[in-house]
Amino acid sequence: MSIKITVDPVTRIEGHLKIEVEVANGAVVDAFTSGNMFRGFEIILKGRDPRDTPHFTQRICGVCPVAHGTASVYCLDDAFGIKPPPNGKIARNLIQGANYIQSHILHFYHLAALDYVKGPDVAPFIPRYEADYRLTKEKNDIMVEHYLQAMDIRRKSQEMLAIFGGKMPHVMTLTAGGVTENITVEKIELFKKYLTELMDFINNTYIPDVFAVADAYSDWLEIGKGCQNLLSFGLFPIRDDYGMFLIPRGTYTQGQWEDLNAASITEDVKHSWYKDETSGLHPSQGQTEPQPLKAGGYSWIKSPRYNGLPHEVGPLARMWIAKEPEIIKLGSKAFSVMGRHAARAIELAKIGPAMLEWLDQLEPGKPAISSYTVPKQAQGVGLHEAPRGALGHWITIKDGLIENFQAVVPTTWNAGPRDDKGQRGPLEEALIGTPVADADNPVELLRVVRSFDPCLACSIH
Ligand code: NFE
Ligand code: MG
Repeated sequence: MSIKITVDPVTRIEGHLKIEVEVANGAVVDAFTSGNMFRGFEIILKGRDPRDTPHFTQRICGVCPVAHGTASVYCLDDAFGIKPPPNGKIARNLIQGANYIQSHILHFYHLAALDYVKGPDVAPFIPRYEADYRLTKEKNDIMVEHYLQAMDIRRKSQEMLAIFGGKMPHVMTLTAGGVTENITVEKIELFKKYLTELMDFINNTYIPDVFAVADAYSDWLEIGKGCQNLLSFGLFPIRDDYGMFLIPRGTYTQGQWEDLNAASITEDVKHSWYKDETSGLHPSQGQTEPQPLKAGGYSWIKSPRYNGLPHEVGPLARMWIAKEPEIIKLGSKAFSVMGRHAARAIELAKIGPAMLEWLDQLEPGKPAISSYTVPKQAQGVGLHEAPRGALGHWITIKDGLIENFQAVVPTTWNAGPRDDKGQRGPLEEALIGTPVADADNPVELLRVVRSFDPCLACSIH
């Protein structure tokens, strides 16, 4: 006999996610993930001035606005046929790097850790599903202190971001051709001061805490496997031609590492509340035609596929595709709840030192932006990596205005429903096999969901 468990809404994630699973003999045998809101950014953008794109798309999300702003300015650079000067490229990387620090620390301490760490019996630590808390009392209490300290650290990451971003959330300075902020010695020195303190927290607090949890819960290296296909658009261009990244572009499909071919991306909508005739399109031709409560639909998220197959995106995908030794040495255990947490931590250890180097490459007083004219007709694509994974923006410009705009977002890849062929989305697949000890207290399901760091505001856009 099987039982059905519904968690709606899932808390300690961003946005409105419902999960529904079927449990038989103490483990999940089937799973459905639903995005329960429609927003319509792709429709809102139609007919507008293309230069407004980064400002609209940043409103998709308050957690990763920088990622949407960055994907949009890459997309405009491509459509306008321009490149930023070195200062502009580096300043964009520094703004995005600051957002990664903020985002990964937020995810671990404030969203995920409380599935393993027992907070005091006061808000915001209750209400909660009770878990098998395994840390020593001493380590547990230290982790609660770090939960509070991490709030201060996140504020500092945001302040650092604002040095070149103007403000956060929803930065003002990201624009086609570069950034509008002038590069000065004072700003570089101030950024460096913040970054040094943040790197100290990353190396001496965040990473040891993630590994302490991973050690205590090593059985969670076997749970939450998922589809085991991975995809990355490449993070932080470090050369002018955008062909080389600090963290590489590529795919891992059915056991093979391969180059990315963005022409192989499609979005299915058979099980999403959009018109069936818009299914299977490449995002450059994509359509957003809502059909609420369509028969057979169960989500506002579409189902992106690469060569027709589901692909997981995010830190695990990036670190595995980069062949990062600490992740590769886990072998198949990398495809797991703890593998995802470890990949996120290892990624921040790589980004901090790179940001320090970029600060030294900035040239005070030189321009950070290239000039451009808005073309009457053009197409553009911006492929980027948000903290939660591969993010693509596609634009078609006609008569100088946006004729079509499409976003395919990290959590769309991860938390989308079944596709037209009936293949589950990566998060649905990762839930299969998850043990559930107590149907009234299904903390195990939430551990799997939160390992992906889902953002529903982004995924349904
Ligand atoms: Ni709203 Fe986002 C990130 C993007 S995830 S958080 O990271 O793009 O779907
Ligand atoms: Mg979309």
